[in-house]
Amino acid sequence: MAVIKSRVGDLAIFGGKPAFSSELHVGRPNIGDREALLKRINDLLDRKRLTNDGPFLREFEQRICASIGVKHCVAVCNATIGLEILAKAIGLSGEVILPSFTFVATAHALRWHGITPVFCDIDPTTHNIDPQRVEELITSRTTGIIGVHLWGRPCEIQKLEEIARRHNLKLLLDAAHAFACSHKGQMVGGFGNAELFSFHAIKFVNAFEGGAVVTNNDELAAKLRLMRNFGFAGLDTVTSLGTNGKMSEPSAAMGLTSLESLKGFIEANGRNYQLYKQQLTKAPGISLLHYQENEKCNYQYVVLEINETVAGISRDMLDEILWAENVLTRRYFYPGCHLMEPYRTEEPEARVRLPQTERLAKMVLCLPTGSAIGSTEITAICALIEFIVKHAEAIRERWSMKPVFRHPWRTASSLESHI
Ligand code: T4K
Repeated sequence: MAVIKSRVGDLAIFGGKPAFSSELHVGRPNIGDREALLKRINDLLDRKRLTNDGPFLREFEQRICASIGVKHCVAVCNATIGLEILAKAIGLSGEVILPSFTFVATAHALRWHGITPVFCDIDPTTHNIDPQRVEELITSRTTGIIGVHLWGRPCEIQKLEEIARRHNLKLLLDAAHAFACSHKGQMVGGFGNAELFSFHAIKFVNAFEGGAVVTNNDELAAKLRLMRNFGFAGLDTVTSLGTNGKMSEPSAAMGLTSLESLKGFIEANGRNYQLYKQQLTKAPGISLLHYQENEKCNYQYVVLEINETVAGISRDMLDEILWAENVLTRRYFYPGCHLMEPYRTEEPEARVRLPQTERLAKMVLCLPTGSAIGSTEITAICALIEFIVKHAEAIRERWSMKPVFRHPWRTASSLESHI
């Protein structure tokens, strides 16, 4: 049972007892059917095939193709390496346009190959790359565009496809958040030249670490397969540059087990999202990002926007108060890639063209969800947020007198806005 707060002094940030005795996470992994996983692990140990194009890997790839209706799935050790391989295989070079409001992996994968990420602003309502701004950033060095389906909400694919076609650019879609989501009735995975999924531990379908590039292009898929395995086309024949991007059998075993529970995971996320939606109505200035309920959604992120002027409290204060209560919220994707290194130093003036990114990066807060939490925790989290907003003025008055909040995961710089 959560500890109920009746006075501001009851808040843990001011010395009270935390609302929750154990930590609630944004990314507590979904485990699925443990027995099924352990059986698969035993099988692979008996078979002594631990990696390198094993049977679980092949089955995992086939199941993904079947579930989203795409021709090829090339599973990889993680989505970051997947994007690096994809960038090389499809011939990206020079400059590539992408949003700054994304996980830094999207930019790093390009920069690792010496490609310059050109950060584009977002649409403040969708949080996705703004196609209108994309066109302004195209130069003679531009070779591609990467759209990110942030929070699993597809970006404006048709507009991006049209721009890419007109300027003869490649279009890749970072669908790390969007497995099992649809866009205009079609499953995410078959758009652009290729799309990329992440199956990292905190994704709602996980392979411990893992990812997959999906495409309908036969030639590209063949190239990706070679490059994922050092460029080997035979036992001792190397026909292209390559790396080690292979997904191991234990990861594929977890991925398969996770896929079998997909329906249950989505139901749990959907239920959690609906509960937050119903209960987060009495805190002015706090709004919940909505999903298009006529499309397939995985609901894996519960995203708040905090309007400081209306709520009377900043996103960062709310974040710190909730952490003290053992609600480990996340400020994804603060402060935006353009304010992270090496991009911050390389192009300090980028922020001038990214006003929506900078505004939103200071407002967004992700709440815990997934199969590890349910209605009791959500009701208590919503009551806590409501209490905090209701007492915002008193909290602000006491703020400078509070003890310094410490948590082993929060470094000094993450405790305050350093931008
Ligand atoms: N593109 C986009 C748009 C992405 O969001 C990502 C990754 C990528 C590309 C690249 O995908 P991968 O190369 O990773 O496949 C996490 C993940 O590491 C990352 O995969 C993810 N996006 C990103 C949004 O979040 P962190 O640093 O926030 O994770 P961490 O370790 O702080 O975990 C979050 C919470 O989950 C914590 O409260 C602890 C809890 N947790 C985490 C793990 C790993 C657990 O309870 N158990 C666990 O095993 O990056």
